[in-house]
Formats: sequence, C-alpha cells, structure tokens
Amino acid sequence: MKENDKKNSQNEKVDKLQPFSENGDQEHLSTNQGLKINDNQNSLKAGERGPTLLEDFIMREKITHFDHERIPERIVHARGSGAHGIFELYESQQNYTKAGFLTDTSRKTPVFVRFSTVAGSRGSTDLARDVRGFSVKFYTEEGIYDFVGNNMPVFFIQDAIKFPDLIHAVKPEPHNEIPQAASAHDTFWDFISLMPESTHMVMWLMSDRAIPRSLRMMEGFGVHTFRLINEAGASSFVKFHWKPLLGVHSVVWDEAKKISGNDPDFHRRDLWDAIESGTFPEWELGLQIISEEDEHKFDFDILDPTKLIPEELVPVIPVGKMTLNRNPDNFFAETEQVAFHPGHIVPGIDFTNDPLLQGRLFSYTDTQLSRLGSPNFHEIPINRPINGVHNNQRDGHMRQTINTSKTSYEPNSISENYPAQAKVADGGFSSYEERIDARKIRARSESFRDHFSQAKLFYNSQSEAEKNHLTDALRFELGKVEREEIRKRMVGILTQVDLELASKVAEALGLEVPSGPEKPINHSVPADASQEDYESKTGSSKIKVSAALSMENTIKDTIKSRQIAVLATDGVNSEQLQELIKAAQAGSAQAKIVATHNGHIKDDKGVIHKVDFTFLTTASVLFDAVYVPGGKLSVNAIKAEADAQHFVVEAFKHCKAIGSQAEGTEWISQLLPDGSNGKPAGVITNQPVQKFLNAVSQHRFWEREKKPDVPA
Ligand code: HDE
Repeated sequence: MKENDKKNSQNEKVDKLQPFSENGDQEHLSTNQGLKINDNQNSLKAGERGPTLLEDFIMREKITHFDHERIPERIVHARGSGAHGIFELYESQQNYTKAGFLTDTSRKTPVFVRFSTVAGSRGSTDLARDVRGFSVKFYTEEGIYDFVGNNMPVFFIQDAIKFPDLIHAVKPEPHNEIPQAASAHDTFWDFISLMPESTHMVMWLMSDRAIPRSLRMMEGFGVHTFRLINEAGASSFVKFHWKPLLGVHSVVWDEAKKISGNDPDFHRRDLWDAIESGTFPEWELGLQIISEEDEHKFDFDILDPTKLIPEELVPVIPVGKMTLNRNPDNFFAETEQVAFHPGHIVPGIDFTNDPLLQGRLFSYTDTQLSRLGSPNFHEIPINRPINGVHNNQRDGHMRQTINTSKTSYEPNSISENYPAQAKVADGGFSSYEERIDARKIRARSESFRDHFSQAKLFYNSQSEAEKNHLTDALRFELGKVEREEIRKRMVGILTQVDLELASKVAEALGLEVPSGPEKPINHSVPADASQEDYESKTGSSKIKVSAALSMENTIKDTIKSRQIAVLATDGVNSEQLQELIKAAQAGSAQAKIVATHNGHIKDDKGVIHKVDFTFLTTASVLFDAVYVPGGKLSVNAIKAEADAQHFVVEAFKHCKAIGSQAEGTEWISQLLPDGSNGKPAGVITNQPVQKFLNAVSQHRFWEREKKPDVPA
C-alpha cells in the first residue's frame, strides 16, 4: 500500500479499488498476454534496413492499443478534476429521511467528487467564465447515491427539452468552432436574449461566482427540489447545499484571463496541491427542508429550477461534513471514467416533478452508453458500489463479472428464486407514491412564468464591487457579440432587472440608454400557443435582499492554503524572510520565494533558501498576496526587473494584500498609488507580520478597485 492509502485506510471504496490497481514496480515489461518483452526499441524487420514485418505482434499490440486510447469526452462538463474523500454526519436526520448516510452518525461514507466546467473541451482552461459542475458519488451501504449539482443554485432553462438548444448555443459556433470555453459570442447571447427564463441564471453567470478562486472555495447546489422520505413513508421537499469551510471566493475577470495563459490548470493544480499538502478541502452539507403542506406557500414554484429558496425563508441546516483527502491514482481510470447520474438514489431520497430533473433522469445513462461504450459501465472500478450487485442482467461489451448462477431470470425455481426482491423493511427501494391526476399535455405551468423577480433579488443582494463586476462582465460579453439586434434585445431584458444596470451596459455598447423597462419577448413558445400564455412576468418577491447571495458575507477568517509570493533574492533580510515563512506555515498558508534567478538564494545572514519561482516562471495572478522583505541587495536586484514591478502593481490592481518591510517598503511606496485617504487598504507596510496575514485572510480589498485604476 502507498503511504497515502495507509492514511485513509478507513475508506472502504479506496480499499476496494486496490485489487484493480497495477504499478509495475520491480516487474519486467510485458505484453497484454503476460509475455516478457526483450526489445522495446526496435520493430521486427527483414534485415537491418528492411521493411517491418506484419508478424511483429509486439509492435502491433502496442500501436493498436495506442490508436484506441481516446474515448469521447463528455458532451458537457468535459473538463473536470476529481478527488476521493469521506462524508460524516453530525446528527441523524431520521425525522426527514431513512437514508443510511443521513441517519447513521457512526458511518464514514466514502465519496468521489468531480468538479468541472461546462462548455469547454477536456483540454480547455480552468478559468473560463462558466458554471462549475459539483458531483459527489456517495458509496453508501445501500448503494450509490449521486449528487450531481452545480456551483450555482438555479439553471438557464425550465424544461429538459431545451437543453440541447442551450448547449448548442453556448458551445463554439458550428462553422469555425470558435470560441473555445467562452459564452462571449453571438449564438449564446442570441439564444439567451430570446429566452427570458434564463435571466436569473445569467445574473449568476455574469457574477464572480463564474470565476472561482478555487474549486475548494465554491458552493454546491442540487438545483432541483428533491424529496426526502422517512421510515414512516412521509415525504418532505429538500434543496441540497454544500458550503465550503474556506468561504466562497472568486478572482476578477482581468485575472481570470491572465491565469488562463499563465496556468490553464490553475484549479486542477490547486485542488491537487491542497490535498497533497494535507490541507484537505472541506464542505458542510446543508438541507433546506420544506414540508409537503408548504409546497404552494411561496411566491414562486418550488418545481421551477430557475428559482432558489431564499435562506431567509427556509434556513439551511448543516447536517454533515465532506472532506477530500486523497488524490486519484490515475486520471483516466477514475476522474474520466466516473459516471454520475441524478437517478442514482437510495431509499430515503426521491425525485420531484421538476421538468428539468425529469429529463436528466433519462440523459445520464444514455450518455454513458456512448461515452463509455457499454451497458457494463457500472463495472468500471470507480463506478462499482461498495455493496454487491446481484441481478439477472447479463453479457454485453466488456463484461467483467462471471455470474456463476445457473439462472438469469426471475421468477425461477432452479436457484430458489435468488437473487430475490427485498421487502421495504429489508432495504428494498419503493418509489414515493405521489398522487397524479392530470391530462397528458405539452405545456409550461403558469407558476413558472415569473422570469425576473429572482434575477432582481440576486442583483440587489450584491455588494457594490460585485455589482460593478457583474456590469463589466455584461459589457465584455455583449461587447464581443457582433450582431447589434442581439445586444439590443439583451439590454431590453436587463431593463427588467435593473434600469441602472441596463443603462450602464447600453452606454458601453454605444446603444440608446433605455428610459424604462422594456417588455421582453419570450420566444420559447409552441407554434400554436398564444404569446400571452407564455409571457414573461415580474412577480413580487417578498424577499428583496438575501445576504447569502453575496460573497461579501462569506467566511474570511483563515489563510489556510493561501499562496503568498515572497519577492526575495540574494541579500534578503534573514529575519524578515524567515518570520514570514514561519507565520505562514503556522496558518497552513504557502509562502513561495520568487527570485531573480532559479536555484537557491543566500540571505544577509548567509542562510540558504530554495527558490520556488522566478519572475519568468510565475506571475502575480497565481498568488493571493505579495510580501517584500527588506535587505538592500535583494530589493535593489528585484526592483531592477520590470517583471517584478509589474508583479506588485498587478497584485495591487487585483486588490490583493501586499506587505513589506524596510527597503521593501521604500520600493513599493514608489510603485503604488497612495490612495485618496492615506495608505491604500490592504497594503501593510512595516507592520508585524500577523497584520499582513490578517489582511491575506480578507481575500481582497475591493474598496481599492479602480481608485485610481493602475495600468497592469
Ligand atoms: Fe447535466 N449532463 N444535464 N446538469 N451535468 C451531464 O452526463 C443534462 C444539468 C451536471 O462530473 C452529462 O455524464 C441534461 C443541471 C454535472 O461527470 C449529460 C440536462 C445540472 C455534470 C447531462 C442537464 C447538471 C453533468 C454529460 C437538462 C445541475 C458532470 C456527461 C435537463 C443540477 C458530471 C455525463 C460529471 C453532465 C445532461 C442539466 C449538472 C449529457 C439533459 C440542471 C455536474 O447526461
């Protein structure tokens, strides 16, 4: 067993993956048939300079396998990163559900999590403006439960039948496959401007939530309303939430664009490094419970996936904690081949009639058939439940299981009718008996027609900085749209959210500034229906502002796992450098030395330090904060580099904490603007190091933004 595995041997799923693992350590190279290979350098030829022989089965096998290495990437959520972990429950939720992992506090339920972007290909950048997928596979004693959610609590569309249209619109345009992993193009905004139901989600997408600082610093939402079922068979509605213990934090758009060039694997690397360094990412699972009687008490429909339930109306109860503590051994075998499905549920959880969820229940098995190539995808090690699988399904491509029973049907007498059905009391799944009494129709409920009140709620709940970022995002995205009629339609939709927002966007686009709300036309209407039946409405949300929707109110009390760039080279002040490194380590932050050359530096006391990066191999956008210790030689050498000046000024532009001592302070004071009222916020000069680290925990100092703007 590897060191890493020993640490987590309490994880039953990880243990069960071991028999499938292969390492090659101390072994000879072999063919797939186990034949030892003597020459892996030369193919078999007719003479030294002659043609290669078809007989060379060793080369044929090697190249054939290589030729078939690729499988189709996911049609959406193609780029992802995964990790193993465990889920532990705080308190039994038996009043609401009989699900074992939500009632038994003694369990450590193994999980495998996959985070993803939606629109980009497998090799696209992590920092695209996009929704993030947040999928959790719980390997429970009762079978697999998949939570397949996003980092935003709502969705673009209300009915699954529109999903292919939405995705075709956001993916690169069909004629030239441009742009990759970006919504800033005509087809996306064309579609959105014709579909007012997407307005709420578009507010989220244009907010900083779409450019997270880290996958470890984002929330997860089940989006749909689900059902919980207790032992007595009683049902409650539920919305699932994941809340990161490091708080919810984002980067800014200018930074995101630059990170994409400097390190397109920024999020993947960050997750990997955090787990390797033992700073395990953690989230609390939260439940918003709505009783059956309260189904209709809200001013929106709880089955409408474009609506969230404000926490002011229904609080989120924290029920347990997920810790990711082990990186995968093999990206393809685990992260790529893992197959999630919102239809993988366990007794105690059930679906609702949300028409988006209903469509998803079909799509996820179907897509695995083409992606993983066989109905036996559940036999791939990462997809196997930890409790056994016993049924009469047989054969198919790449079948692994050797079913030894003489029967493969039920009922049977030959095998005494085994495998047998399970009574509900023995854990057999039984669907919630919901009463349905309806006509079979293609229609959208009238209760789904309020398309704007929660878009307003979201916008009004943002801080000033968040509103500015959202406005800039719309200016950028619509600025990239070439067709003026699409831009105009979008400004019209924005007038329904906030007139000032619409005006600011219109101004940047060189369009007429609207004088009042324009009526948006809903084009998502059946051919024979009347516009009126589908007209967008602005309901009156009881809640006008919801604190949970602003990242301003998130957790800001830790420097855990934060990356601090320490600009230091030969001659740096020994004490100041070491004090910072020690204090950062004590808070589980990472202090990295960025120097003028690679290798090692010698401080003014002769102590040698390993260099992590040079100004050539890294950039300020890859760090949370910058620190410049004193030391005349060191600061003089650093300030002679234009890239070092840019490093500090850019960190300032992105509102990050900046700290300095002695000569370091003299230098950065010349570089940075003073700020109108004395020293700019978050610039901590000649202060105890703890003061600087407190500033790092604040994430950003938005009050500094654009006051004045600095070129970087
Ligand atoms: Fe998905 N979605 N989706 N989706 N989705 C897929 O399944 C689909 C939706 C989500 O890490 C696909 O295995 C339809 C909402 C995540 O492997 C596919 C509809 C939410 C992932 C699919 C939706 C999601 C997927 C592609 C509209 C948030 C990545 C590959 C009815 C609640 C899972 C795959 C992973 C993946 C279909 C809408 C989340 C094609 C038809 C809403 C996190 O089956």
